[in-house]
Amino acid sequence: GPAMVRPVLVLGDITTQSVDAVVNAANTSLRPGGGVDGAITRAAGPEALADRERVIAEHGTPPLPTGEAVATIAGDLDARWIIHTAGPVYPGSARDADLLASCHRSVLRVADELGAGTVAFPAISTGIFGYPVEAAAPIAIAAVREADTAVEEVRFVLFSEHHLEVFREALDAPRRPVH
Ligand code: AR6
Repeated sequence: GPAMVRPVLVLGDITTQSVDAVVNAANTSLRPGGGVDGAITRAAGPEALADRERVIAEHGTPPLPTGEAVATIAGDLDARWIIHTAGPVYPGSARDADLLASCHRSVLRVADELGAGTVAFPAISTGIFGYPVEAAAPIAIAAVREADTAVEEVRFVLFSEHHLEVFREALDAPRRPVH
């Protein structure tokens, strides 16, 4: 299969990244919210929002099931696409970890379909959705490393020094078998 992805970690604002695809931590309604979603929605502007409305209208209920991903145009961002995914609301169930991993796999599958080579992820579910970053970071890192994808660069854009530190520890930790 393709080479394994080694994620890159940066401290910063995901709305200012130059990448093919910016990942949005959305919710299942796909309606714009707060947090990184609010920042991406504002920065991407009206054309991206209109494309999002189109996806909402065309999809079923919910428009974006937890763990899945869907793309829109990126509007005014320095990117071609926004790939929206809905993370689990923590604590939900014993499936939280699987759903969070599924978000990352689904995003990379959509990126492959689009031909996106560089993808910037936020720390999905670790804000409003309450997933402790100490638990989420190893799941996010492992899901990306183990993904079968043609994406060349996965960049985690962390919004605090603490998130960066926790992701750094997950990246540097000895790898453990998943099952
Ligand atoms: N760049 C990078 N990361 C950011 C930015 C930014 N500009 N702004 C916030 N973060 P959250 P969730 C970080 O709450 O937990 C929305 O209402 C933030 O510090 O944005 O998945 C959606 O519509 C945290 O580390 O997403 C959903 O309803 C991480 O991004 C709900 O929130 C994720 O925090 C999703 O909640």
